[in-house]
Amino acid sequence: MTEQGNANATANIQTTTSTELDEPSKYNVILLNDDYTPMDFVTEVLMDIFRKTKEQAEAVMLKIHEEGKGVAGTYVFEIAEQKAIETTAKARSQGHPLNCTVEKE
Ligand code: TYC
Repeated sequence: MTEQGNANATANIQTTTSTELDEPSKYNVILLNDDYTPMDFVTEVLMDIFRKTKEQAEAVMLKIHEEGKGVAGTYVFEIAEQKAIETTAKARSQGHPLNCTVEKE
């Protein structure tokens, strides 16, 4: 409908939401490097929480160690948040300062 043909321009509202047909956005859980968390602990986190094989976990851990940060896994928001919480809880329970963040892919 043209603006001219629309008798009441204020009634020209959106009546459908295309977003509800889209796939949910994905979020990366990012592990941050630090000087104190043991390499073996980070590898264990990547295996136990992020379901990596030992080889994958070691490769990701070394990348984080060398580059400062890296992607542990990618999930819908609620799962990413839960894994970040689990990671921090596991680290703190063993006295490690390991930190992670969740960011949109
Ligand atoms: N830099 C740590 C060390 O040398 C190892 C480490 C890797 C820590 C990855 C955190 O996210 C991390 N012990």
